[in-house]
Amino acid sequence: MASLMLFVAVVCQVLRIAGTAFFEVQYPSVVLSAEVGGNVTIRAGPDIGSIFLRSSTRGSIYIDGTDMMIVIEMLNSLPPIWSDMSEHGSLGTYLGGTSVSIKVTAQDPEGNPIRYEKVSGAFPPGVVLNKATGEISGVTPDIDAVYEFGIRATDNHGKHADQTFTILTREKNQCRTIPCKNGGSCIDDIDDYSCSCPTAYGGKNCQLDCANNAVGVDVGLMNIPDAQMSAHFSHADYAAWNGRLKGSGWVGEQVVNSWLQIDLGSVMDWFAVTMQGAVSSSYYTTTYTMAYSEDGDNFQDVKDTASNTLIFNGSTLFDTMTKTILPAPLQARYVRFIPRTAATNPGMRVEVFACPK
Ligand SMILES: *[C@@H]1O[C@H](CO)[C@@H](O)[C@H](O)[C@H]1NC(C)=O
Ligand SMILES: *[C@@H]1O[C@H](CO)[C@@H](O)[C@H](O)[C@H]1NC(C)=O
Ligand SMILES: [Ca+2]
Ligand SMILES: [Ca+2]
Repeated sequence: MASLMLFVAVVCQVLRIAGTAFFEVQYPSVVLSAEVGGNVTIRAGPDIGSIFLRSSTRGSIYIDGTDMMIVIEMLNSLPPIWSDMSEHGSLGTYLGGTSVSIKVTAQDPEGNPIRYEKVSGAFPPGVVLNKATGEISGVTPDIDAVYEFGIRATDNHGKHADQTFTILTREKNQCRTIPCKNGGSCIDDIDDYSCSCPTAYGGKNCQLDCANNAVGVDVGLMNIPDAQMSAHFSHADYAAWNGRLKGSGWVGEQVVNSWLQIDLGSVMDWFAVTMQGAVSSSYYTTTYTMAYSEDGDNFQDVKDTASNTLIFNGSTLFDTMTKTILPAPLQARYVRFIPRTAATNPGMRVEVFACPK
């Protein structure tokens, strides 16, 4: 303060037009002069010396409206520094399907906040970077791969530092847990597996014993809805959808040309059927044949091993259940029970045994 007052005093004293100067301040070792052309020169001197422009602690020094203190801060700002990473920036090796959360960090020497962004390469699919925290997270893909990517850490002054990282992923062998039952062989896949089942077994894990796997026509199961049961000729009060095992029964009009059809909903590996007579001592089917189809239009008869149409045994009394296992499994979506011989009218209650494909 004292020196400023002295300075002002000196200005007042020596303000004059001298030489080319419009005004000139001379104080030991300091010259401040306004030249005729309008330029202002501040010169330390005569031989050595320094000029200081000082803002107060929270002040500013403006030139043409720009705060020089901020410009100087930006010039002096150092770029962020990456924290020590393991060799080659490897962030680790992960099995497919692993939930990862890895933080990459850089510090700004001035302690300012940092933003992170990917500037090259690729993250593993399903993995993303949080630009504010530097957290890399997601679920790793189930493949053998190396992912290399560059991340840039940038401070509030635009000073940045890049670092390259790698993430290795390893395919998970979904067969390792031996998911296939009953002698099925496992085939590993991306994020999945499949089982190749011995003939008698089916289902995702070969866990189904197909000849005993009811599709659910049975009233106790009801997996097959009424709409998937149809018939050709039905006796009054014995509609197709009554033809469920342990239900009341479907009854055809006459033996000739009557049939009951079950739509399994999709093409399945069909293994066996069970038949019971209708709930009436006089309505049961003693022998029948079967036809099957994948599309509901083109039906084929079920044949025996000698390629003759197979004669199935129905009920010997209305309530007896007779199960028949096909000579070989067939692929079918629609199966038709076609009465051949019957007591009075052909009646039946049925179940179908099959495995989904
Ligand atoms: C003022 O400064 C400019 C830039 O250095 C220079 O070209 C000009 O000649 C100077 N004017 C005078 C009157 O000295
Ligand atoms: C029907 O029963 C007869 C006599 O028991 C038997 O020989 C025949 O193999 C049976 N048919 C089927 C398809 O099971
Ligand atoms: Ca900085
Ligand atoms: Ca796999």
